[in-house]
Amino acid sequence: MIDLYTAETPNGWKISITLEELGLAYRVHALALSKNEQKAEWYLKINPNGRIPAIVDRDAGDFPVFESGAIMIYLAEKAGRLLPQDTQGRSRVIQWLMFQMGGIGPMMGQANVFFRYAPEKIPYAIERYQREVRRLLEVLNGRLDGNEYLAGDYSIADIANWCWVSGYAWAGVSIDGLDHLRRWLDRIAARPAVQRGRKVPPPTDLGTGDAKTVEGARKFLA
Ligand SMILES: N[C@@H](CCC(=O)N[C@@H](CS)C(=O)NCC(=O)O)C(=O)O
Repeated sequence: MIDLYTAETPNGWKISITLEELGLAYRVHALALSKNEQKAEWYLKINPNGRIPAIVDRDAGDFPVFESGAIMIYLAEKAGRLLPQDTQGRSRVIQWLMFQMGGIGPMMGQANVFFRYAPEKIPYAIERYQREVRRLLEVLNGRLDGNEYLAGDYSIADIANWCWVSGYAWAGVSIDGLDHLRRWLDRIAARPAVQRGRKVPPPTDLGTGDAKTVEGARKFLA
């Protein structure tokens, strides 16, 4: 059994979708980010960074894992799926996973902050992050030209990138002209495990990309 500490955000969905795809048993603990539950002392013992997601593997001596990319690798290795075992196949998946962790995630996160959440609108910051997101989406589109998935077979690299990229409109970025990317978004959205994992946890704290989301995000960003 895996304990999953999460919230209704892209980094959280990365793990619930991975768990659903792998068919691993898990228990959901939804943290209210708007109440800063992720900064509670008990939780910092699991994730010293005070953010979601994190897991505790109860079948492995209560082993805690934080950082969504590290959690995905841990789960894929535990189940023996969604991450190839040969050195080059594994490296390809990890490259596109790191592209999400170091590029798509932080840049879309900042685009959301300046475009949606910042009480003060700073055009330079909004344009800087939206332009960089669009550039990264063009990189993905190029990779998907002639490739169904980012790194060979469907993998944790696709899940990680999909969870963020599917929120392009919330970041105020267009995917016009990125037809390979659009098809890949639709292909992954059609997977039953993705649909199940995307609903975890129910959007009770931060809402569904609406005024409640803005209000909740402003509380933990303050
Ligand atoms: N690099 C971390 C980022 C985690 C992260 O930023 N989580 C956000 C939600 S998507 C969070 O917990 N925010 C609450 C806060 O900043 O206090 C990961 O990939 O796990």
